[in-house]
This record gives sequence, C-alpha cells and structure tokens, in this order.
Amino acid sequence: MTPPPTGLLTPTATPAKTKAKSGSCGCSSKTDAAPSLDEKMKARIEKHPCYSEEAHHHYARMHVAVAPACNIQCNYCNRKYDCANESRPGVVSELLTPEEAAHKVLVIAGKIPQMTVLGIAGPGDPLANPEKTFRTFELIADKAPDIKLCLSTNGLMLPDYVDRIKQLNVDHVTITINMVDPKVGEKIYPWVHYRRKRYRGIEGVKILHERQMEGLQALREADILCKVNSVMIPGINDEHLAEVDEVIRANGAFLHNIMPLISAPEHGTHFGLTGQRGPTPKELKTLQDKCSGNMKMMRHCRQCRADAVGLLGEDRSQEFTKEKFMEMTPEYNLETRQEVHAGIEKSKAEIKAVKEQAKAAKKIANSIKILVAVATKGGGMVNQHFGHAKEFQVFEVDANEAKFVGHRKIDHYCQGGYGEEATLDHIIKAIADCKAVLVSKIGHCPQEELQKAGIQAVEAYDVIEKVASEFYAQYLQNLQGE
Ligand code: CLF
Ligand code: SF4
Repeated sequence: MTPPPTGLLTPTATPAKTKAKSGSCGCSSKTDAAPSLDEKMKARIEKHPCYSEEAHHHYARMHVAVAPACNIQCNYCNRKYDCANESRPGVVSELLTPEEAAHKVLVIAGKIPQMTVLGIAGPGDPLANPEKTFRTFELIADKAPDIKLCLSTNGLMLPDYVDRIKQLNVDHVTITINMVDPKVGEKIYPWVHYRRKRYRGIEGVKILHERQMEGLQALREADILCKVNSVMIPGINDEHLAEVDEVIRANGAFLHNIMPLISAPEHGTHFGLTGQRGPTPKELKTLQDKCSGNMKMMRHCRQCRADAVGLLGEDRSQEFTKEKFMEMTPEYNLETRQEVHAGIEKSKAEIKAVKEQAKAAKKIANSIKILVAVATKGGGMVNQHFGHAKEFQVFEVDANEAKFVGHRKIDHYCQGGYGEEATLDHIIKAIADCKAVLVSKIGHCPQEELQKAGIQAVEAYDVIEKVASEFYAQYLQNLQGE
C-alpha cells in the first residue's frame, strides 16, 4: 500500500487481522443491469464525489451560497433556510458575493487539495440568480481551472441558460424533479413565479414540468451530465417516482438521486406543519432498488448545506465561516493539487486491487445477503473509532461482493470521552438491520450492548470490502455450525 498524500484523510491500508468481537460495549444487484460506463465517461466523473460513489470516499466538494432568491415554492421548504432540494432543512448558510465566494474557493482549494468540485446549490435557486451564479463560475474558471463546476436547480429557468452553462464549461447539472404528472405536483408546489407572473396550482405545476423536461433534453443535446434529484414523499409521490425514473432516463439523465423527505414541525414548512412524514430507510432502499435496474442510482447523498465543505460524510463548513476565510490567504497551487490527486489515484488503484481479491473467484448465485455498518473517515477504509462516528456507511454483502447501499446519520457516541446511553440506543436503532458494525476501535460497554441487539462489533483497520467479506465468511460459517 502506498501511503496517502500528506494532509489527506485516507491513511494507508495496513493489512490488519480482522478481529471479530463477540463480547461487550454514488447500487443493489439490479444495478448490475444498468449500463456500464465507457472510459470517457469514467474520466468525467471519477473526481466528482456526487456522480461517482467510489470518488466520494476520496474527493471533496464545496458549495458557495451566492444565490438567495427562488422562483417556486416547494411544500418542504421554508424560505428562512437553504434550498431543501439539496440541503437538510433547517440549515442557514452565510450569503456571499461572487468575489467573496471566489476568495473562499481559492482558500479551500489550497487547504483541502482533494476538493475537486465547486457546486452552487442555493440558498435559493441558482438560476433565479443567474448573474451572481455565472459571475462566480467565471471567477473560479479563471483562477482555478482544475476545479469542476457544478450546479443544482429546480429547472424552471434552465432552458434559458443551457448555452451559457455550456460556454462556462459546467459539466454537471442537477435538476430536482419530483413528478412528471402535474396532478402529483399540485400536492408539492403551491405556486410558480415565471416571467414576472405568479401561477398558482396546476397551472404553475404544468409550466414547471414542461420547463424541467425541456431543460433535461437541452442538457442532453449539449452533452452536459445531468443528475436528477427526487424527494421521496410517502403518500404523495413515492409510488410515482418509478415513473419519474423511467421518464428522466428516456430523456437522457445520467444519474438518479432519490432522497428522503426530512420533515419536522420546527422547520416551519407546509409538510412539517401538516404532519407529512418522511420515508424510513427501508422504504427508501426498497424504492431505490426498484429503480436501480433502469439507470445509475445515487445512494450516497448527504443532503448537504448550501455552504458545505469537505468529503460528503463530513461537514467542515464551520472552519470556513466568512469571518474566518476572509482573514485567510489563498494558497491555490495547481501543481500541488495535481500531485495530491495523483496520490489519491494511486491509493484508489491499490484499494481496487484489494477489493477484487476480496471478491469470490467465481460467482455464487442467490447467496444470502446481509447488511453491515461501517465507521470510516474516508479513503475506502474501516478507519474510525465507534465513538467518533457521526454516521455509518451501510454495505450490502453477499458471497460475491460488498456494495455501498446507503448511510445512517447518528449523534456521535463519545461526547467528551464518555458515552451517553440515549445516544447508544439511537445508534442501535439506526443500524438494527445490520449484522455487524466494522470499526477501528470500540469500547467494552457499547460492544456488549450491540451484541445484545444482535450486532457484532468487528475491530479492523483495512479496506472496507475486505473486512466486510471476511466477516461475511465467518458469519456463514457460524450459521452452518448452528
Ligand atoms: Fe453540490 Fe449537488 Fe454538485 Fe454535489 S451536492 S451541487 S451534485 S457538488 Fe451531492 Fe450534496 Fe447530495 Fe447534492 S451530496 S446534496 S447530491
Ligand atoms: Fe425552497 Fe429550493 Fe424549492 Fe426554492 S427550489 S422553494 S429554495 S426547496
């Protein structure tokens, strides 16, 4: 294993003996049917943490909040907060001018060289603020040409701007499409503001739908990669999203990201106040599995903030508040960044080789599938202490492979060095469907409690797929011995 480049979050994969503790405290198999990517396409996404599940273990993204206005109303959005189409509700980002945003990007590009993508995703809709959005992109393209530009929109104004997006070399655009039937849309969007006029009810929804489809087709014609985000709203569009998946695929979308509605009364949204619930992790996975035979399915979205910074599973935005980053000097250096990226690619190749070895030599049909939870700081490794994890990545393991299928957010267990019982209960509930939790270290007490709940704690420091496959083999052996 080659040591990772300095400053990265990816420690070297030191082959470690997997120790199963028995004592105390981006896609499902259907995805295999999805079209495989050619080399040119792989090169376009290999450093984009949202478009490539593999990349999200290694490369970071950042957002700049330059776009305050919005032109539609979604029932899961409260205008006091960031656009909920790409954010967790209840989050407020500091608004920046394009010049401040460019300064911030150059600072972070120097401090976090594995940051490869700049996205504009709010706090309103980027294309309802076209001049601020495009000015920011221009400044960054000029000063930091190796950073990929990315945009997320509700799609209403997209057809007007595809040429400009292409001109600016923005290769990744997300449209949030929650319906292709305006009757479903009526329950999600109360109004749409289009060309200086407000349209209420189905009239507005029809405009939004037509513009989204037009935008999607225009992106395909312009050869710009398009991801579609859909918010899964039980009882409203959950059964309809399989049709959305079909339609967007037919119209050229590259990737589908079905995200759960996050809804709580304290967010003050229409859905929050009327008691509309979000889907359970199981309901979400079932729908993702159902759609994943059609096209690539994103399962690693973290619904990040309009000023997010870092790997998808971490949030370093508080290290770079406006007050702090305006005091910092940009240290963007293309050569240093290229060296770091070369190191990551080398490390990725080595991890890939370990993964291949971990796969069974021949395919075994219909082997039992289990889920395992993984504590990781990134780099594709089991490398985080149980008590420090703020989320667990979930892998589905069978005799042939271990595949990332999602993540579970949790409050982290160690709070100032001691564990909280309520937090442990919450963690156990969050990963109750997993047979094991793979961690670099775990204390005696949580280990015992997990064991009581039927979750085995496995201590290891190695490539995730390798540890997961080794646990799987041992799990099967134990089953056969019973
Ligand atoms: Fe940002 Fe979105 Fe670009 Fe990614 S996020 S604009 S495509 S760089 Fe990614 Fe965040 Fe999910 Fe969005 S994890 S919310 S999908
Ligand atoms: Fe809110 Fe975004 Fe919907 Fe606009 S597009 S209403 S900012 S969630």
